[in-house]
Formats: sequence, C-alpha cells, structure tokens
Amino acid sequence: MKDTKIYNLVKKEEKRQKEGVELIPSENYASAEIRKVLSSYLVNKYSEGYPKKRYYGGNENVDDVEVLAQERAKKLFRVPFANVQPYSGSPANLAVYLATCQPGDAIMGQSLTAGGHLTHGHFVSATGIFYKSYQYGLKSKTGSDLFDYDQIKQLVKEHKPKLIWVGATAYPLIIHYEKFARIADEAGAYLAADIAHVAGLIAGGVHPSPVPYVHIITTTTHKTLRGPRGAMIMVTAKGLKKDPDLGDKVNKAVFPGLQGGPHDNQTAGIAVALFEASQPSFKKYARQIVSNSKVLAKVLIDGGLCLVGGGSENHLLLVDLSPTLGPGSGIFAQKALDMVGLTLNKNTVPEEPMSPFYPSGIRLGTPASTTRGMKEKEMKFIGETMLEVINLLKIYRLPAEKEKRKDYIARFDKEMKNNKTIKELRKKVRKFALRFPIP
Ligand code: DSN
Repeated sequence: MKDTKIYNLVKKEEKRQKEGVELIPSENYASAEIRKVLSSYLVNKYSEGYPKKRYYGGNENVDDVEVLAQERAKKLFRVPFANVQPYSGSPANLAVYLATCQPGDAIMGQSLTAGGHLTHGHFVSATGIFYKSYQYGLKSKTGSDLFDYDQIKQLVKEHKPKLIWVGATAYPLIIHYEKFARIADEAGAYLAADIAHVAGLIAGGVHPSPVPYVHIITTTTHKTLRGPRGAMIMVTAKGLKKDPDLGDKVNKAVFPGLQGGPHDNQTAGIAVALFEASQPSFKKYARQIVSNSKVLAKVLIDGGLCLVGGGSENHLLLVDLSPTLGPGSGIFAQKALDMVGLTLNKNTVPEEPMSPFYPSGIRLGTPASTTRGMKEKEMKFIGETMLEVINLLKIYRLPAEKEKRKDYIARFDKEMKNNKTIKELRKKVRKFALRFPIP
C-alpha cells in the first residue's frame, strides 16, 4: 500500500524546486549523498547520551558516526569542542542559554526587525520569556558597518548581560566579531556567535571566522553549509579558558537538558556535509556565492533599487522597497516574484516603518542558485527579471487602513495571476531554471 497523497505532494515539491529559482538566502540544496544518508537505516535508531555513554545498546556504529561528525566540525572550524546533536538552530541557541545563564539573567541580542533572530531574545521566544532580554539594533541603512557599537556598549554597561549574541539573519555585510568581543570582554559576558547564515562562507574562507573572539558558536547545518537540517554548538579555546567546563555544560544542556534521542540519520548527514565543506571545491563554491551576490546587487542598484548596506559582501541582499513601492510593500514583491518562479521572502528593513507581517523589504541570496551552477551571467538574468516584475508593482500601495488590506491583496493576487507579463516571465524563468539541475 502506498500513501499516494504524500507521494504526489513530494513530486509536486520536486517540480517546484526544479522549475523555479530559490533565492531565499537561508535555503540550499543538500547533495544526493546527504539525502541518501538521511533516509538510511540510521533513521531507526535510538541513542540518548553521547558516544560510549549511551542509555541503549546497539550504538557501536552510531558512536562512530557521531565522533566523525564532531571531529570534522572541530577540524573545519578550528575549535576544540563540538556538539552535533541539536535538532535545529533554535534548540541549539536555547541550549547555549541553559549552559551559561540562570533563568531571569540579563542577556542581549540583535533585534529581529533589525536582522537578528527570534532566539536572540525576542519577547515572543522562550529566550525573551525566561531571560531578561535587551535588544540592540542597527544605526543606519548605509555605511560599511551598520552596527551601533556605542549603543551596544551603553546597553551592556547599563544592563550587564551575562550572554551577548552576535550573528544575523538579514545582514548583507561582513560581521566584525572583534568589535563585539571588545565590548563583551570588558563586561565579562559570554559572547556567542550564531553563524547559521555564514557558516559555509567561513568554512570556505570568504567571511572572517569568529573563533578567536567568541566563547561559543552555534550554527545550523542547512544554509550556506549545505548540509541536512540540523545544528551544532562549538566551544572555542577562548570559551574553555573562560570556563573549562563549558563543553560539558553545553553537552548537558542539549541532552538531557532540552532534547531526547539525537536524530542519528541527521548526524550522519551533518558528517557528510562537513566532509564536503572541507574539499577544495567548496572554497570555489563559497567564492562564487559572494561573487554572484555582488553581481546581483549591482544589477538591482543599477535598476534603481535601494539596498541596505549599499550592496552585498556575503551571500545576502536586503532590498528596502519603501522608496520604490512604499512602506509595507514586501508582500507584493514576494507574491509577484513567486508567481514568476523567483522565490524570496518579505523582510523587515532597519528603521522599519511597518511590521514583520507587512514589512517594507525583501531578502534574497545566492547560496542555492550557486549550488545549481549559476554564475554572474545568470545573476544578470535574475536581477533583470526581478526589476521587470517590480516595475509592474509601482501602481500598487498597501492601504494604510488595516481592515482594507486583505481585500486589496486578494485583488492584487488576482490581477497578477492574469497579468500577461507575469505569465510570459514565468515561462522564461521555468526554461532558464531547467537548464540548471538540482542535486
Ligand atoms: N529561518 C531562518 C532564516 O531564514 O534566516 C532563521 O532561522
């Protein structure tokens, strides 16, 4: 007996991925080897505990898998400790709180609307509910470094956080970890770098590593690192110097603190991803991601769009659409671009005048398209197609009255679906995308 409903949905998703261009900067294509390992017999095993210290028998192979993943992580990122069990980024980050803080302690992170992450202390997240969270923003949309170090320093002085986060989900420029370290060290705080977005760029040598400056590093494994969904927590030599038990505390926080049995198939997939990321071809891939991102940024800027940070130095672009389409217009761009097969996400921009649900920007990036072999020439096609779509949207404005928005957007959807240019561009993008197979 076969579950045809799910089977058909999986086939439909495969078609969507093949016929479109993935521009969401946190997505990527895991290799066929990784997908194979994910569906291997490892999926059947329970392994609570750590290698050689398990609660169940039959873990001799799983132990070797997990040790290999740990060793590869340590070698690739040049750290003395790695835990590869977190189910994903959010539980990994929560484990860091558990390892370093008591409930109610002051913590600090970049606010979500300024490009941070929910788990860096947002008030709706457990990290903002169980800890006393103070959030920092960005000082402007332009310049070579958008962080307001004076504000961060002042907040740290005032609130004495025990843990400070550095790392963003929507920041298009290089992050200068040493500047955060100066502030955190002066205050005696733990500094944790969440490198989820740039892990692959760090591994590939095209983004500075936080290792000399921070105590703890967390990362997901499925973004630029191009592995399966999952996460890791690493402790640096600086972290072990501050607290020699920090590795043990991280281990205890992950299991039994937060999780049960690790997903062994995922651990094996992470090990394969780390192997792939240590190959010379990965360095080439990382360089191409950044080069593609820079070209795409130039096409969009030349086409009149306003890019936060004035361009891109990593894998990501953040477009402020408010000068072009008005405040709250991210939703129009996301929907219309999705209709032509260019998938990206609406996003808040620094000094966001609207809300995370109706933000004024879009966020996009090049990790996935680069995996498919797209280069500078293809970025020009993508950028020009985006400009053509955005040009069609200039007649729309998000109503200021909240109660009018639903109907307005429904009308927008209908008009876009019937738009001749959108239909033609959809055909063009499909033909273009099919030239670049996905792994
Ligand atoms: N969902 C991730 C991203 O898109 O950046 C963050 O967790």
